[in-house]
Amino acid sequence: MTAGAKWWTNAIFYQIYPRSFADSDGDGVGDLGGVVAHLDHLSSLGVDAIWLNPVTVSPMADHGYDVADPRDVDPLFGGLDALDRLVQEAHARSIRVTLDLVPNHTSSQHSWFQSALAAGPGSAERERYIFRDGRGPAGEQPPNNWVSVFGGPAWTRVPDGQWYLHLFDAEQPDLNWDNPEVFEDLEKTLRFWLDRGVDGFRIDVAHGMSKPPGLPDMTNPDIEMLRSQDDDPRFNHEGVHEIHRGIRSVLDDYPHAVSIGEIWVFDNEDFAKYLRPDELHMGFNFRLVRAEFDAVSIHGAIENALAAASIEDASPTWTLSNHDVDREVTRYGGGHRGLARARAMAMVMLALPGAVFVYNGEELGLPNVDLPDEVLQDPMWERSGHTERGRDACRVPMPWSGSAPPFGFSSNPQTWLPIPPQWDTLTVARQKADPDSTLSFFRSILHLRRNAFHFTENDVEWLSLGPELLAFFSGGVLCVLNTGTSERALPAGTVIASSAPIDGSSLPPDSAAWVVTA
Ligand code: ISL
Repeated sequence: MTAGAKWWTNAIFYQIYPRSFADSDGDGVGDLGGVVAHLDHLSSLGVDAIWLNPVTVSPMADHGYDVADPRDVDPLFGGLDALDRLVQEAHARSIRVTLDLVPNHTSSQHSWFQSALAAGPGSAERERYIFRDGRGPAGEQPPNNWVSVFGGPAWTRVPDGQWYLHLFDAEQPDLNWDNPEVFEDLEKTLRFWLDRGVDGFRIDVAHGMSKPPGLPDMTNPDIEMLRSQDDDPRFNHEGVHEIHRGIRSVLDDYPHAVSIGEIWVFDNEDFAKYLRPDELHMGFNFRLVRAEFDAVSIHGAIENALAAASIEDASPTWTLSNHDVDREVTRYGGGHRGLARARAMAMVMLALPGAVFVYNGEELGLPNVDLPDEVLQDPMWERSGHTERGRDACRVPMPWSGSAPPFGFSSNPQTWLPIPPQWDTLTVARQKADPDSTLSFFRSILHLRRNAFHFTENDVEWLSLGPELLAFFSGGVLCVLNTGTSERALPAGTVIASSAPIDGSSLPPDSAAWVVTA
């Protein structure tokens, strides 16, 4: 780390989807006790920090992203004591803990929303959300044509005839950020967690919150679910930046704390606005998630992500998967080939300067799971009229040990999503014992990222080694990726890691190597 650099500058974050990590109380759903029980797994990977998906009180309509009380932990996850214990135990292992903050919306069970429903049109209570009269002679049409990110209209009508806005599920009403009470409450939440020793926040839908005056119609309401466009009136409205300045002014009282925004904005200048010195510390850049397994596409994603962060001299961020997108093994084609490519891409990601985010199970090479209709839980499945299966396939619980489900995840055979019996070869215990496993591979490349790379700037030096080869120097190491179909020669040097067995002088298709050339 350079002098004065913050701890997160080149940090390895490990994302834990708490429902799916480990269950300590036998209800079939992961919890914080389960995270504490497996902290050694994280230590052995050498991660710097955890990002925990929401654990606050929630009816779980969107598995925690529908928050009913932002300043308490849901009993399902073990309550506040369990979080305090996790923070303490993680800190004892030098692992930081960051939480998910959900400022765009609350649960419909939040006391504010319940009071808003009771108080009626025109009340101060309704002013905390976005209630409007409908269009049409009797107000029977929604106030505008906005669609929910999970499918269907973004408006739901209440019995007195008004409509409320929800960019996600109907159980997730959007807050009215023009009302100062909303920020006052968020400030309480930020200080509540930071005072308890939490190390920062991943900010959900950080490009949402602010809505344009008059709520103009979308030009393209037929947009694919989970997508937005840069000119989409639902997101990335200029007013959002004042909110981030407010959040930052609180975080600046806690210099150890980091903020990382979930920013689905692709224009580099627009993206960088969120990273101005008085806004977020970092922003998730999703270009690598969207890139094809193709040298040109990956090169473009990296160049743009570096360029966007450099506009404000912020740390770049890298991620290949999370709880909202298909697992990379599946995205890259599935099977042996998908896994080979996922391992190769992990080496590309870990060779880059900036913060990296590894999603639980990525280190095991887990693929998406084909789940039967009857177990699907993502609200997208219902809201899309059973046309979109949603995100459950990438949220299947972690296999820890043993030869049959639930693989040590829980003492309960009924896990919240079923774990496929085929995962007997993918358990942590099995992979730990195998030096050629994906887990052993991840441990070794994570260790090398910390010890062999010396990142001094947020940039890489590109090399042109021929078509279908991606090659760059970063932190003193050369990373080469072969996205072609034939074996290719490697530059001279010492290979310190490779994603597939290699002879030292050539690189097979679908693989990557790190080479020290000096
Ligand atoms: O592109 C999008 C809108 O710009 C979407 O991908 C959207 O930003 C994304 O789905 C937001 O995800 C986050 O908030 C959701 C929650 O369901 C996801 O799990 C979370 O990551 C609502 O809180």
